[in-house]
Amino acid sequence: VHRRRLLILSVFAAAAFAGCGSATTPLMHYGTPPPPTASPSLAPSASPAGGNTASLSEWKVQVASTLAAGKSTIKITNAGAIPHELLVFKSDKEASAYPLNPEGGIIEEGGGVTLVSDGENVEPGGSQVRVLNLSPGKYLFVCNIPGHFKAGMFTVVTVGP
Ligand SMILES: [Cu+2]
Repeated sequence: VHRRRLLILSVFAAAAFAGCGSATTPLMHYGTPPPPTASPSLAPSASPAGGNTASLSEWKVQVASTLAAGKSTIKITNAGAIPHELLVFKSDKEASAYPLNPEGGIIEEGGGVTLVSDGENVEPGGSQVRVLNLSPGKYLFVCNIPGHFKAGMFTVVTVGP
């Protein structure tokens, strides 16, 4: 009885081993791990070290709603289809109370607002790096190309201490 049982066990083990081998062989062919791919969240949004980003498009200025006071670098990109610009005004005024010219654009030297940063237009797909040095207060980040402010191309940013 003992011998017979051992024989059955060893036959079973041999069969299992063979089955195992034929099952794992194809897996070893197809199972090679794919080359590591970069995480998408790490890839595209390259920005200057410690800097902020501003994205311009029709008709939005997308930037963090709060920024730290002091010197900072901001990378401005134009994600839209037409040229845009980024102006930064400091003022306690609401955006709707900014001094306007007859066409609805902001009068850049107007009363109660201070233009603190200006630059060249940014072409579609282009970018521009700008250094800001902002004291605490309320700011308007805006595109003042004729018609763009009127179309809503601005955002309010609070600079904290
Ligand atoms: Cu614009």
